[in-house]
Amino acid sequence: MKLSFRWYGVDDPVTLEKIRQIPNMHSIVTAVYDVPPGELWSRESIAALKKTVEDAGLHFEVIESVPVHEDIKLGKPTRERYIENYKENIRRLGEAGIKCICYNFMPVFDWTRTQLDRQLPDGSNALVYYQDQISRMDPLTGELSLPGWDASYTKESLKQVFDEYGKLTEEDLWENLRYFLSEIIPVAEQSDVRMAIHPDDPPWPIFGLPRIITGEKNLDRFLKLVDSPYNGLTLCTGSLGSSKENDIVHLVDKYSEMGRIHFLHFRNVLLLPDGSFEESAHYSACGSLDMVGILKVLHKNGFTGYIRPDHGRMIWGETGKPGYGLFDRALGATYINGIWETLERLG
Ligand code: CS2
Ligand code: MN
Repeated sequence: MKLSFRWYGVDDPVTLEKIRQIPNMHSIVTAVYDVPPGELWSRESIAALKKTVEDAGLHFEVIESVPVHEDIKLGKPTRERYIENYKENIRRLGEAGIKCICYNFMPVFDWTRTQLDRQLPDGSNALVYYQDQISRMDPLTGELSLPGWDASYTKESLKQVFDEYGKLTEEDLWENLRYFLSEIIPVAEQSDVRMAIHPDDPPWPIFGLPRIITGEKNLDRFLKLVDSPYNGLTLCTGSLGSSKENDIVHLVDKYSEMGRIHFLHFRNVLLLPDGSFEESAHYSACGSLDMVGILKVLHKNGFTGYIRPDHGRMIWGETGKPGYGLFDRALGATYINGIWETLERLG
């Protein structure tokens, strides 16, 4: 496994110098953030990012994310231009040495939580998803804006995109995904860039919008849409693991044995009886997932891909981007190291 860490660029208070001091750190996971979804990333921006990361003594091999334009998910005629741009971005990133691109196919909203700073019993803060809160939210009328939401939507444009999704069935979304993959995966193969879809977070429909990258049956279907090793997964343990239907150790075992996990997001969640969940510390007993079991099957299957601690809590008074502070993610990284070293020693 190659240990990695997400970094939001030169304005991120968690600097590359700090990240480098985490033992065994290999790669930075980042993106060009100042280009709207669907547009081209300039070679200059990519080269500058690569230089900054490499000058700090870290590898530049993973992008999270190259966003997929909404017109591609909706299957609109205008998708052709955005797909061509997507292919060109894959080529440019491949030329710059990128090995893996993470992306998602969630309509409108990326990850969704109902509160970003819920205080846990130990005094730390975490991101949570409470069913009773979500059922009271309506993105079309409320004043709400959550971090996974694209801030560029006005209420009117949001209503329009909701109307467009209203006409789309889940099967249509599958077909639009298949079409997208059939176009981009050959380019990924030529560029030697592994594509790694991120599961829907949480893995069920929200606000009446369909979500399809949710569990085993659908992951099987996804991998067969284009049956190439370059069409793979970002297996996010906390996203899939927030549904009690998903047996995460089994999923990690199955898909890493198939060689289809290119990137693993290591996050623990505490599941509550009503389907709500809280993001917890990485240590297994703090949440509902068997974190050692996850690494054990990855190790058994000879995993050589990238792994990063996913969201962390805010601890020790740290403030910053919810989920993306330094301290708890660094603890997560050393937890990964400790388990992995033990597995290596035990053979
Ligand atoms: C990330 C996602 O913070 C997170 O939960 O895992 O925002 C992820 O970057 C995207 O869904 C991948 O496209
Ligand atoms: Mn994730």
